[in-house]
Amino acid sequence: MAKQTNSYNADSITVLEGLEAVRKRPGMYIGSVSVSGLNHLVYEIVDNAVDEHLAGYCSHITVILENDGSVTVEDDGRGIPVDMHQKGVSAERVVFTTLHAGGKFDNQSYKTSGGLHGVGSSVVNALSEYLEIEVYKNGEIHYDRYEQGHPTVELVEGLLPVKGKTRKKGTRIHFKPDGTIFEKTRFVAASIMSRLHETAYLNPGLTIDFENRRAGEEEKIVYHEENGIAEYIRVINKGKEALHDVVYFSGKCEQIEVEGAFQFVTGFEEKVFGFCNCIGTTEGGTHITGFKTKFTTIVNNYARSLGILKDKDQNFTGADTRCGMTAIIAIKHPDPIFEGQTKTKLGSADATRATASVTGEQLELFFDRHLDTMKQIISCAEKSAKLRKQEEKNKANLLTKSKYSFDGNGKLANCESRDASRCEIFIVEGDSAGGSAKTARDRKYQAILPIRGKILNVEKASIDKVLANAEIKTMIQAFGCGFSEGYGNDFDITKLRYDKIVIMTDADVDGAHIATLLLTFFYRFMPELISEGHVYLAMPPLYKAVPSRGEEEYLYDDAALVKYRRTHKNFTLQRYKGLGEMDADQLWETTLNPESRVMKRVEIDDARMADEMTEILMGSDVEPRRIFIQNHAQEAELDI
Ligand code: TSJ
Repeated sequence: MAKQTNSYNADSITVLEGLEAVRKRPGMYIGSVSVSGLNHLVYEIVDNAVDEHLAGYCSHITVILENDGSVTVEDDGRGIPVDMHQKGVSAERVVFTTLHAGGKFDNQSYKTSGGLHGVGSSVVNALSEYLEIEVYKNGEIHYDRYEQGHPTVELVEGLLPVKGKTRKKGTRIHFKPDGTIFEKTRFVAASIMSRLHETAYLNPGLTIDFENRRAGEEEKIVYHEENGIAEYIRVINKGKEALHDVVYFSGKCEQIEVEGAFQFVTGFEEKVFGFCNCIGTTEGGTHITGFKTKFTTIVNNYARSLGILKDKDQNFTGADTRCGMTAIIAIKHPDPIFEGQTKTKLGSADATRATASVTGEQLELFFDRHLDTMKQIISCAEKSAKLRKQEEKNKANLLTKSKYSFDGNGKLANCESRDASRCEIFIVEGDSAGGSAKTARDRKYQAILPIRGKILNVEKASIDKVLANAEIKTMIQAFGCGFSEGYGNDFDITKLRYDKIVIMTDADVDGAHIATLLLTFFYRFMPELISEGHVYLAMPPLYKAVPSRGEEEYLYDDAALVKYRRTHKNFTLQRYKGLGEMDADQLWETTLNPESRVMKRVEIDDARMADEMTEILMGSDVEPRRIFIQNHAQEAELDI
């Protein structure tokens, strides 16, 4: 066993200053110290093993959520180099104590590091209560351990101690996030699983064993997707009416490997997902542009040569040609550049050329042999073009008509202040709750908009129907920032009149449905409202407990009730079936008063999640919807 010591040499002290910076401002390195940042630690570690797979040396990765809140990740790759590196220290030490060490001495073909996710293993180390490493290499187990980034194992002539013998090859990391840094230290298993599953789709040769050992959640799942992104498309389109089987293509151009898969379904939605070196490029980028541009050209060319578009006809727009399309474009780039606010936009110019060239070559070969598929795509484009022209007219009419009729139904109780940074609007389910809310509110800063029944399901309705809906019209006008949809973007978030848009619905299935319909509407037509954190869910209490002695207490979920029962014996319990059962004072205290209310911010860290959300929310099954809302509520900070 290695001798443990807390002393370290002068070299590592300068290095540790770097890690101290990470501990001081963790948000700078992992985005946030809430659960999304926490989960990021796992992704960061796993990505290293995926890199080893991309380099061609690893086929299995194991991820274990341990019961004590730690995580174990293991691969069967070559093992992190442990030989002497710079300044007489094992290379492994350099990896875990140097910021951005990744890529310095590796000669891998593709790096996931360098983008959003490439913050480096040293950042994970710095933010861990402890982190242990075992490297299985040359028949030996090399061992190292850190606490809050500080090594606690004494090197033997600069090298790691050998803990024993093994026939295995690979790297095993075991770490526990530092509870003094993270607000919450409970990983969100569902997000980790979804991410691992995605990694499996993107790497068909890889097997990922996931195990949850946390009490009450025990489960084991193997992610292995032989059919890669083609299968991913099938899964995304499950339950939809597909117009043809998934089309898959791949090729290589200028050292860039390009893979694509797509399928058209009935309906008008376009979903194009991009990846570069397994990183989801939610903000799009050059690979997506290359694909889209080429695809539009191909469809227009076929439409002309088939005589469907005549000389006098205008070309289909890009959006027309992708009407109903679900696609994934995944490229492997030796040295990608990531740009954009969240560093998820591919900027490498050569990716446009490579993707366009592979798409053009492969799809022309394919469509020459599958003209039927092309004809179906063209008929989707025709429908889209027709609708587009119709909607352009409708929209022009609607907007001019409604411009001066702010709050047509007179239901909005606006606030007095025009200081958007302080104003809030509560969208309240039901007229009676709306009435109480109007009485209870702070008139200066809080506006109340009661809505009745179910608003339109925007996923299923076409734009002119959506815009004709009274509730939706009132919302668009109240928010003041217009809206965006497929064919044009008139949305301007700087014009938003309220800093917080709070959805306030009953804590029942209908309430959840209305909340999800609203979220879908925002997602479709005002996505920035969500991405910029303006949307909240009010959390009305489920119960009020009045003890025989002591103060009454609001309980916000069943878990709180269970807890309350443990500590209180004699009390009466009032169950709120809806907001309408609360009087103005109670409403003020529980959901309106910024000092005492409980509400949750809807935070969606990428568009993919948002899209899944729409799927989940619009499905007929209530359970996944409830789980979704709860999961997302947990991502949100409690704003008490
Ligand atoms: F398994 C894991 F996810 F926990 C994990 C695996 C975590 C970390 C931080 C690293 C790894 C990892 C690293 N797996 N495999 C490697 N491989 C290398 O670092 C490696 C090995 C050999 C060579 C070489 O050129 O011989 C180069 C590299 C980069």
